[in-house]
This record gives sequence, C-alpha cells and structure tokens, in this order.
Amino acid sequence: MFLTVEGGEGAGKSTLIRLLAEALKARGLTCLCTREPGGCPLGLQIRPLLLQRAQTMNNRAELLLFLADRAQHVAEVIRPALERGEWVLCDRYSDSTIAYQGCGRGMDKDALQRLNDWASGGLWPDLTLLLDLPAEEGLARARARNGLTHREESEGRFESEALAFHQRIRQGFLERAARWPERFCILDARRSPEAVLCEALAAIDRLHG
Ligand code: T5A
Repeated sequence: MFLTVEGGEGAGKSTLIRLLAEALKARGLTCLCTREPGGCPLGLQIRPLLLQRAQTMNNRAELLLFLADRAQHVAEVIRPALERGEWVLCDRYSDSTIAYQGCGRGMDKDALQRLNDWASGGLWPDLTLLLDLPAEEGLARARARNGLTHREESEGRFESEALAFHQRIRQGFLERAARWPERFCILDARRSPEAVLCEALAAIDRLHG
C-alpha cells in the first residue's frame, strides 16, 4: 500500500504521518515513513539546495532537482519497500510538484504530469490524504514551528513566498482531488490532530477493507 500525505505549508503532514504509523503498527502492519525531498541519501544532499532560504534558482532547475530526488527515492526506497509488502507513508510526492511548480510557479501542468510519470517510473499512490486548510493558517503554524526549531534560514525558502503563491497551491491540490476522487481523500486540517487521524484511518479502512 502506497499512501501519500499532501497539503500546503504547516498543514500537519508530518504530525499525521507519525500518528498514522503508530496506529498502523498497532494493527501489526509494517510501515516505512519517508518524505520528499530528502527520503534517501542522495535526496538528503538535494534537500538543502531546494529549501535554503538564501538559495536562488531558475524554475526549471528547481523542478529537475525535485524530480531527481523522486527518481532516486522511488528506485532506492519506495519500490523496494512495496515489493517487501510494507506500507509506505510518504510526506509529499508527485502531487506537490504539480501544485507547487505547476500552480505556484506557473509551469505547464500536463508536462509536469508526464515528467512525474517518467521520474517515478509510473508509480502513483494508492491513496492520497490531502490536508486542507486556509494558506494563512498553515503558514502561521509553520512559521511558529520554525521559530521554535530555528529552521527559518535552513528550510524556509517556500514559506517565504507570497500568500497568493500559497493560495494557488491550495487551489491546485483541491483541483487534483476533484479530478481523481477515487485516489484522494480531503481532510479538514483545522481539526485537532486526533480528529484528523480518525478521518484518515476511516479513509484507509474504506479503501483497504
Ligand atoms: N515541494 C516539495 C515542491 O515545491 N515540490 C515538490 O515536488 C515537493 C516534493 C518541502 C517544501 O518543498 C516543496 C513544498 C515545501 O515547501 P518541508 O520542510 O518538507 O518542505 O515542509 P512541508 O512539507 O511544508 O512540511 P512542514 O514541515 O512545513 O509542515 P507539515 O509537515 O505539514 O506540518 P507539521 O506536522 O510539521 O505541523 C506544523 C505545526 O503545526 C502543528 C505542529 O505541532 C507543528 O508545530 N500542528 C497542528 N496544530 C493544530 N492542529 C493540527 N491538526 C496540527 N497538526 C500539526
């Protein structure tokens, strides 16, 4: 089972993945939790290039770094785990590329869909949990968290984008969810982490029986 968690900045993706993994392990399932960018050794080298606030980058270069991270991550981590029969819980994946580089940066979404297909060898998630909340609320959460953990300079490049950028990303995710309703489940991320977890488990049970 390949499950991805998507959404804007500070939507609670890492929090949900941690709680989901605990709940699924309690059911006796083997789970691999991973993330993009940075879910494999090569990706860990790419991640700071993409997220450091001081970094400036051409949109195409940015896209190709995300795709390089994904290609290696799928080949080295995700596919082998799926082949071992494990559940893979991934914090961001191809839908983020289309929302951020497509709707955020204005790159061609159909071209991005094909490039994602190519980079991942055609691997799409079985289920995508979309954590939805107003962009202002997610940014406020992410900035508060960054202040506490001193992540502002090392990982704040996207969070420093204008509010309109983040609003386009939210719309982009919602459009994808409307287009593929059988793969997506939209969760109201303004609710408590426990309430979001309950809804996520219900979505998994509906799909997995
Ligand atoms: N990106 C990524 C692209 O542009 N293209 C791509 O193809 C890919 C893969 C990655 C960046 O790269 C971009 C998108 C991103 O900008 P990242 O550091 O991985 O950056 O950052 P994010 O994925 O945005 O994740 P964050 O760490 O910012 O946020 P999360 O994981 O959504 O949120 P989380 O769980 O850390 O929670 C944030 C704060 O809110 C609290 C938490 O305790 C924490 O303090 N919180 C809640 N508060 C209230 N209610 C809830 N339900 C809460 N859940 C969590």
